[in-house]
Amino acid sequence: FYTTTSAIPGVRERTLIAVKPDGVQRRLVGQIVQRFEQRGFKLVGLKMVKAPEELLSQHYHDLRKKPFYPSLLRYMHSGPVVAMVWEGHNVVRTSRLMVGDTNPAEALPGTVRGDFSIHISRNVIHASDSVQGAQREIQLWFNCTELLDWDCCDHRNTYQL
Ligand code: IDP
Ligand code: MG
Repeated sequence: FYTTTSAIPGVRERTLIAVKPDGVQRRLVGQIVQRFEQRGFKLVGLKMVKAPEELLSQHYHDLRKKPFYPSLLRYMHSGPVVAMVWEGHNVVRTSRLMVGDTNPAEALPGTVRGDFSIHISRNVIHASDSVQGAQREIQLWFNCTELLDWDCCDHRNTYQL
């Protein structure tokens, strides 16, 4: 049996979640943080940034050939973003489910996008789509001193310790 949270396989998985400028403008930060907290994930980093264009172009490198890429970068640079790193078992996959489909028209009610957005160009939130992608994105958005290792006393109620 496990005695510490860090001994549970996969429990140290991390993902990058970001409330995009439309989500910040619409004052949705609190509700979004609440969803990840109440699910049981552990917040290990959080900051508000006006993301530099260089960071955004690296973040969305895979989409650079898409027709919507220039407007995507303008949108992401239009105001502050709240970037967070959440940790927990299966957090990458579970948070994609919590965030919902990229296109809000396909996002189920109960998901962030399904509850708070209508159009693909203003879909409120970012979530990494793979464990590898998450590691890459976390390194882009945070330096290691901004990520905290801490013991969540409540984790006996989240995992079998
Ligand atoms: P994801 O955010 O669900 O991972 P991606 O395909 O990685 O979706 O696209 C990144 C972001 O680019 C989307 O969240 C959305 O803001 C924007 N985007 C994707 N497809 C379109 C589109 O067809 N029109 C406008 N914006 C788009
Ligand atoms: Mg993506």
